[in-house]
Amino acid sequence: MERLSAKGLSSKGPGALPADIAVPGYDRAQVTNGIVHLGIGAFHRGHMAVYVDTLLADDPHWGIIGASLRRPDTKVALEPQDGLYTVSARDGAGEQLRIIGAIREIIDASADVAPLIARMAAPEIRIFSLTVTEKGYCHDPASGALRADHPDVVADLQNPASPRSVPGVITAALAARRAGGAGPVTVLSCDNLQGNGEIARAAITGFARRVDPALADWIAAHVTFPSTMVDRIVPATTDADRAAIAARLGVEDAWPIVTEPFHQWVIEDHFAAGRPAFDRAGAQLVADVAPFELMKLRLLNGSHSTLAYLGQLLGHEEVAQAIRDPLLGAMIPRMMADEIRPTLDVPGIDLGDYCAALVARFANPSLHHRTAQIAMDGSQKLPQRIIAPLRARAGKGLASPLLTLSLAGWIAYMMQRGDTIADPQAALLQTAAQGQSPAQATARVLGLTQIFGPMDDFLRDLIPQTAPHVARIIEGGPAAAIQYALK
Ligand code: CS2
Repeated sequence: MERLSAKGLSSKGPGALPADIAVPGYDRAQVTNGIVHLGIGAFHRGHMAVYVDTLLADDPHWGIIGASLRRPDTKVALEPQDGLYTVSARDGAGEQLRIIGAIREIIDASADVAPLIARMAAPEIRIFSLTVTEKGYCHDPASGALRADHPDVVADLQNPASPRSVPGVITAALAARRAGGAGPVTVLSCDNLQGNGEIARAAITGFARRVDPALADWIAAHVTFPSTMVDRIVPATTDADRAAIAARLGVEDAWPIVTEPFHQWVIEDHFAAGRPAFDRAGAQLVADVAPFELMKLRLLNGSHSTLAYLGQLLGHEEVAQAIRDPLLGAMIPRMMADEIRPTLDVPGIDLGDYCAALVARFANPSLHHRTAQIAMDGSQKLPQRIIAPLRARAGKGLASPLLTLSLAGWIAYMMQRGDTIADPQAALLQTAAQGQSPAQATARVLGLTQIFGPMDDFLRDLIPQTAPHVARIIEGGPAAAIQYALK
């Protein structure tokens, strides 16, 4: 079978695409680079790159150079197809295929970071966008500051000219921009972190200050770090997806993206060197993203993590299966309505409708979103997804029987599956949870200051509220524990 390529977009001959496949509505030859994106994984390709693809017809100066810091696989897959790939947006009602042309070049920085830094230092680049996952910021989840003891940060501080960490790479690029007079730039974090712009700023200026205080001052004057709320469910692509999409395209796409029709992007309008009209592609530009971030992290991501850990314990491999479980299907809407919604106040959004839409999105039968995928990196996710709303409620004297059950699901999962977890803090979590009684495991996990910050009254009170759920899950099984909490 022919490979997807630029030639197939226009030709009528071999490799031409069927008429029902949407293709870029602009001349790719006219597009120039404006954005360097770090972390060119499935989420970026199913989210921001689609927005950019939509707006390139009106404004061709925002083509994307995508970079991987750790792996060559995206470049290997997409370069032979001219950076083109398919986005399949599907739900129970059907599937829409669209070819995205916004990514003009892919850099594999895993072997050599110098070419990436050189591209980031070009004056035409005005935005560095990031999807590097929560752990990519090398920050302390409790304080938000750069972890100066992070192994990659330690290595990069010794050798700032050939960095590996995200703060190290961006600092080196900003140093090169300053030296070359390339001008201001915006660092646009698109990761699921509360205050993601502030976390990016703290990590990068924290790193820069240790390397060169004058550079840190230059950054403060020339670089902005808007926060964003990003949302689109983009599961990992499977071989079955590749085969089904190739059958529809009539050409092979080595790495298509499978996602839902829904997408949302709320961006703080604070750009140092201009921006494309993201709003014309459907994004919302606002003065304060915080209420939207809290809504999404707590309602969507908090429910996702709950479905992941309790779903795994109940034997549900996929989210759609977990939300159809009668117990989880009762618990999630109730946890959202009774416990999370009262911690939120979002201008212009009906949270009842938002929650109902979330349940329908989780139940999307066409997305095979693995609970094991969402269960990864819990130490980086739970603080903002589950602990933050618990803390907000405790501050008002409110009890949280379902949020504490969700937290207990994570602890029980680590007690039972600790040796298989994928988490940058896996070693700490295993030592805290494995081989302990439910009460000890709960106290030891919540006592990990690297994850939760210093022990305080809130955390001290949380231990006895959570431990009985953990005990019920371990002793009577997850179904009985959920049933008990729902009574
Ligand atoms: C998920 C998110 O893997 C996870 O932790 O909760 O990737 C989620 O699918 C996205 O944030 C949806 O926007």
